[in-house]
Amino acid sequence: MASVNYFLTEEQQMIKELARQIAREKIIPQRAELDEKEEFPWSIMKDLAQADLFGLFVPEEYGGLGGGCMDICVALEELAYGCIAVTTTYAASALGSYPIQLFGTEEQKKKYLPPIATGEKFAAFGLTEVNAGSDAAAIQTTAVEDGDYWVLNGSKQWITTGGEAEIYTIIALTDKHKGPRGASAFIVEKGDPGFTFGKKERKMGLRASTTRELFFTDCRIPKDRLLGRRGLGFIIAMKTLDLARPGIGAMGVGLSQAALDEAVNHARKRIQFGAPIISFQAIQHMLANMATEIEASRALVYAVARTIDAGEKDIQKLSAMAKLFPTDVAMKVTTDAVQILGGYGYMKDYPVEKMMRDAKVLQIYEGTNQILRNVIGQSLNKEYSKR
Ligand code: COS
Repeated sequence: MASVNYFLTEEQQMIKELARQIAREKIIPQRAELDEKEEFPWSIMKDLAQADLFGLFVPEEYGGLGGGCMDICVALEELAYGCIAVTTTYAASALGSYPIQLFGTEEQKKKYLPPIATGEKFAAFGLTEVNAGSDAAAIQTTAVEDGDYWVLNGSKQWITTGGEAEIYTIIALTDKHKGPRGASAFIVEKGDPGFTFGKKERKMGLRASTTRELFFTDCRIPKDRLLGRRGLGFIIAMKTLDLARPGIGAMGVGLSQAALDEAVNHARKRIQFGAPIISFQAIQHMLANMATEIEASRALVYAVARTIDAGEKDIQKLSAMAKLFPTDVAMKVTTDAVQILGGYGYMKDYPVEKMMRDAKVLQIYEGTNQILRNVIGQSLNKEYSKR
């Protein structure tokens, strides 16, 4: 039976095979236990590092492989087929490194990117605070100049890989009264004086990925840790998220595909009323919708990723779409997979209940799907006002 031909390059085909192999051989056998124990996937991160997959999102001149958005999406989709908690840990390092890649000086890039490319150090991104989630410009963490140093005070909430990561890109206010234009971005290292971590959060899903609060108490960092210019922090954060969001969409595609595979395999085996339940139209229609929506998600993610790779810079709306649609589909598909498996689906012995718990976060992090609709709506308003 034919599947859609997305004309992946030879390299992309290799990335796909490699990530798929790691997902099947390393991630799937461990995912239930990692989830149950809320354990950080150290050994799988080592496998990903050995396979050079951390290099994919770092340019060649800084020790990476210089992969494009499409390459990264292909890898994320395949890894997410195994487990999105593990994949989020990998993707968070890309997210944390993007501000350095996009706005770092040559010295900053040379110092921080090579160990991220080898997977020796993880990066993390710190924007969200207790009172600044969707309203990202409402951050209260401050950074004040003091001689040759910046002094940070405040806290960041729900930071992925907080504690395990070594390199943090942090958005803090340098001019309190200037709104979004008063924020700046900084590199903070684990071990910097006055930089500490909160307890590991307990979560509904994504339990193998660690989430912690970050605390800055008179945290003193050298002047040269400022990224870009003073006042550019909000823009750096938004551009970072624009670049990362298609990857979250790709993770939605991988997770949805895994749930569909479980649902079809079960429906073909499960006998009720003397026949496999896949022979019933009610089940067939659910599966048909799932398969169609997954293919539409994949096509959207790939199209946007290729547009970014072709050099398009005005990507805010497209990247929001590439995260929004596949992650809403992932929530629906994983919920339907649990429904098709019925009582089995609700049991921890089967993987779909974890998939459904995990899926929820995709609609929340890196911009809630409500905020993404705002972004798309506002972009449409701007576009049409120019016609
Ligand atoms: N690229 C470049 N510039 C951008 C931008 C983008 N994607 N988004 C906004 N900006 C600019 C705007 O053009 C504006 O610049 P000017 O001051 O020159 O006009 C400035 O940034 C402020 O933008 P805006 O007025 O739209 O800011 P808001 O406070 O209304 O917030 C949203 C905008 C809602 C889009 C933003 O707060 C957001 O994305 N929230 C979600 C945050 C998020 O993803 N959190 C997850 C954290 S990581 S898990």
